[in-house]
Amino acid sequence: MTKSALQIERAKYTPKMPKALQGNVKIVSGKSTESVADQEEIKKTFPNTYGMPILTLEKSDDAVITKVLNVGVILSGGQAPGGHNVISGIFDALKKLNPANRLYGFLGGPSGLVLHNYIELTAEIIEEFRNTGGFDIIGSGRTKLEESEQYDKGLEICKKLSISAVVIIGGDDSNTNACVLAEYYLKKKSGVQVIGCPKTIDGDLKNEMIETSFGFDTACKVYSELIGNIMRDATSAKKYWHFIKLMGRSASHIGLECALQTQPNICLISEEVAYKEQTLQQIVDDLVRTITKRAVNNENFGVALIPEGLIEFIPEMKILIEELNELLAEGSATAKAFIAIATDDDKREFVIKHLSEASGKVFKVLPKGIAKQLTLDRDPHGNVQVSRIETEKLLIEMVEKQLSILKKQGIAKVKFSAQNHFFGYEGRCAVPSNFDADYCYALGQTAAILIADGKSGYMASVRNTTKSSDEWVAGGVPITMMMNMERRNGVMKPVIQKALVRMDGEPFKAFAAKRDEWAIHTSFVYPGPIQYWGPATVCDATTKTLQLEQKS
Ligand code: FBP
Repeated sequence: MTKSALQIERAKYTPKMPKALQGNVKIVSGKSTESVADQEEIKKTFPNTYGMPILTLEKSDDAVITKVLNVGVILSGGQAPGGHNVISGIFDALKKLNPANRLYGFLGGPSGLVLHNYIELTAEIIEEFRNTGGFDIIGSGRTKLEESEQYDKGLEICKKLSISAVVIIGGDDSNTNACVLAEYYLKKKSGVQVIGCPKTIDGDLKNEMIETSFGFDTACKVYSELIGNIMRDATSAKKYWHFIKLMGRSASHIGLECALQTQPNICLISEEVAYKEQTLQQIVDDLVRTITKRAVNNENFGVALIPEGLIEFIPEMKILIEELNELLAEGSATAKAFIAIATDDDKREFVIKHLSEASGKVFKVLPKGIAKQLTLDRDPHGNVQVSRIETEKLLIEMVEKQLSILKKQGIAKVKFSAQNHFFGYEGRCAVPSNFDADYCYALGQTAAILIADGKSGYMASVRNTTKSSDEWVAGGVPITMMMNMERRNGVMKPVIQKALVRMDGEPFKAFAAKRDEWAIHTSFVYPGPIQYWGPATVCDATTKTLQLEQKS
């Protein structure tokens, strides 16, 4: 494979490590833990992994000698920059513990474990992938590990390969499943441990003990670079409004971080829309107000950031989507009838007839294209796939309509020409920033040390991440500690609590204090591309979200 010059040089980068991981390591146990809520139910479901202590890795004078360990690793869900460094971190730590240790990679995500698709990750393979983006070393997938048959199939292959531990690198759902798997294997006295690692560009797997999920840093820096470039284009040409949708599934952390980095004229925050119970029309009215005010200053251009999950946070849309999910649930009589209808117009009529009166009204006023997108394929959980809904186009269309009404009524005559963009996949496999390269490598090393110490049901954690990397604190957090009970597909289940943007959080407050000024007075900031070499203030800076959240 031909390599770029950057790839060749970047492969030589040695991730910076917390002091505790630089030599011999010991594990220090803290106090026992409780789940964040619903303690009784969670304790009942996880009798073997509930209440375990928080673990901290510290420097030790003695080298740890371990028996030979075979470990399996799985990449689960959407790609996030740094995944390859988690794997190289695990590999290096295992080989340091005992050169006879082996690392296996299950291919294509969790299904690799169930279907017994794997490769042994050798030094040669690992060398190819150090400090690179992507998950292509073993591939990823979204198969859910939820059934005991799947766990048993996993056990079969672990026994065959003498694997005594599996590391699952994933988001909140994958780590919830990792904990269920750990509990199941402990109950069975199978001798197979399970350790999780916090991954997702969405930034919504974080809590008191997990400061950030890996990939968020790099992805936000890539999107901010692109947004900055668009801002410069906008100020140069002064003729377009750019509506930019940003990935992030539910939470608006990515949008908020990019807003803090680039200072756009508008950034919608889904959680605020839900908090204020705004309607779609109210959101459009707010947009129109800003666009009109800027037009008064002859600034017929601007940049608006729109979080991917917005639509599901607008209360009336949420109800509509829930009704549609029910109506079009795979295998249901209504879904079969819907599929059998030949034309789009007849499908539309069918849907309207089956919705409640209120949702029918909302559905009818949506532009036809968007209404159709809401009825397309569901994800494996039966939910609408938000990344496929063109919210940015919906808002542009509705703004245009509203402006033409204002014009007809003689209230305002505003020049509005818009461009739409969607940034998501552009950032998920970027070359990891120094932060993600270092953080991921440390997470991988930590996971291996937890394994060598016989731990299971823990998530690898690295804290104190706004300080220089040698002050980072590595350790393990019991996954049950992050759980609460939530309704999923109509049933209450123990799951890791998803972190949404908090209205009382420092990042939101910092944004809210400035946004009115940014709306009217063009205050764009152009972050430029990620830098891998140069001053630490540029190359090693963490996200603004992390800096604001960790400031004491
Ligand atoms: P994870 O939560 O698995 O990390 O994935 C996040 C994400 O990138 C979301 O931002 C986005 O909505 C989704 O994946 C897109 O999924 P897909 O890769 O299946 O298109």
